[in-house]
Amino acid sequence: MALEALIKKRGPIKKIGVLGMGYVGIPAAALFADSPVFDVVYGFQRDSASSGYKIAMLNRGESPLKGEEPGLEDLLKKVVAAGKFSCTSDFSKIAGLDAVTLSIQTPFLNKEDLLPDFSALKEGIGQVGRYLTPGTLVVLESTVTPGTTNTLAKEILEQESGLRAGTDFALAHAPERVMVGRLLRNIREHDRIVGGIDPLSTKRATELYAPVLTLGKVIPMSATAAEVTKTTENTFRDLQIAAMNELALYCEAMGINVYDVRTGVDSLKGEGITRAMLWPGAGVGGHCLTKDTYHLERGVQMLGKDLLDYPKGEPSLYVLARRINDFMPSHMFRLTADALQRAGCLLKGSKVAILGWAFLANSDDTRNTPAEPYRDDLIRAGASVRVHDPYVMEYPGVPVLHDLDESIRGADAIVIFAGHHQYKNLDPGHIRALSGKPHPVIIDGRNLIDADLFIRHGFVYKGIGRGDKNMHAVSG
Ligand code: SAJ
Repeated sequence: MALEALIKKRGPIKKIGVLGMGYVGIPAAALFADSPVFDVVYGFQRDSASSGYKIAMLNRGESPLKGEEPGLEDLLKKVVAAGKFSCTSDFSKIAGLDAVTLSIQTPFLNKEDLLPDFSALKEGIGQVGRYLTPGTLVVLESTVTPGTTNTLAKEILEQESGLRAGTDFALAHAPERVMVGRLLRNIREHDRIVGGIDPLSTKRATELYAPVLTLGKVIPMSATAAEVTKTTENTFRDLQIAAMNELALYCEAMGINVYDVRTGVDSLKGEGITRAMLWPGAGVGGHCLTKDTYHLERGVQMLGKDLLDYPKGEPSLYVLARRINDFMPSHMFRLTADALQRAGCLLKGSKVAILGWAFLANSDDTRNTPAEPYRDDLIRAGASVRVHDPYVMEYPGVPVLHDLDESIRGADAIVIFAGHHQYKNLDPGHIRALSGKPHPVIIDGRNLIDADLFIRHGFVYKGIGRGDKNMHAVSG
């Protein structure tokens, strides 16, 4: 029986499974369960030592996600109480479900060789394949190398199930577009890219996502186009940030303020002119921008290597952008060393306080935080380092302080790495007293503080992109 008939026989999507109870899977499952269109949603989670605890928490209606996620806890309580959502490690429950989505991390093992670590994804797809029944829709929500849905995913599902994609089951890619701190809102309000391996799969996947969208709409395309769309939107964001970081480095060298330039360039409006100038800073972290460029690069190697016409011997613009953004923590190290020298203090033996360990402002998310390579460089140079972050409760191998005064007491240098709002109104007089140094150093990696105010209080100031201030006269 062809897929169309199988889907017709099954009827509308009513029973859904979501594999991967993390930042993407949990809000997605809760929203599916909250929709009156669907009857029941299972969250599938391996009962492993590291993440098995999530199962019991979710079944109590509690969110295992740290940090503020507006509305998520209430929604979970509601859908669990209504019996519409439950979490399980029993993957056999996949059998008979109308749709199954996979939101599993897809990091890179080796970025130089463009080698992704698809081990967790393969395991998840294998689980789905083992219990797959005819007429089911399978959707990859994880960000993947272009071509993955039509090759790796399709092959594993067919191998494990003995069924044929596009004939016995539907298969699509509908990439997540969420940011921590606004997971539910992003799923409801962002347009949803939906790419099937064939039009019928796209149509069935549209039926799955349309009910949870409030402001967003479904944008249908092919599975590979959807994979390229997702990897591109993050690659281009990373590129825009890299362009700003390069400009910031130039402005420092030219003795001018990058933020004046940004305001100036951004003022050119109208006639369809868009500038979309993002912000320079201490670095780019997270699970997405730090790897999606490599998925796109690997995609063109896998799908278009022989057809690609590109300037001979020239590096990829996108990979260069990655390298510029990865360079920023080293630049923060350079600014710190130079400033300490201006304060008459050696880096070796100095005390440095890092403010903000999370990769993103006002979040607890520490994935690929740019503060880590910076801290490692300081320790290698013989400095002692304290880390403060109001949101990050703990981090393997790095003691995280939650008392700001304690983290600054006796410090030679205070270094702002994340743009948490708590650091916006730092009091220079109070900080100078805590530091106890004649000329404490303050490094602003997120343009949060008033440079002149700190300079007037005798600080040695340096800021990303602040060529207008970085060689200021030290007062007092
Ligand atoms: N950053 C800058 N300058 C900026 C913006 C960000 O230095 O102007 C830094 C941030 O400090 C952070 C990193 O870049 O360290 C990433 O920040 P982000 O705001 O991009 O946060 P992500 O990585 O959580 O979210 C991105 C978003 N992608 C796009 O906007 C294209 C989000 O929509 C995606 O859902 C998410 O990746 C993802 O999961 O792919």
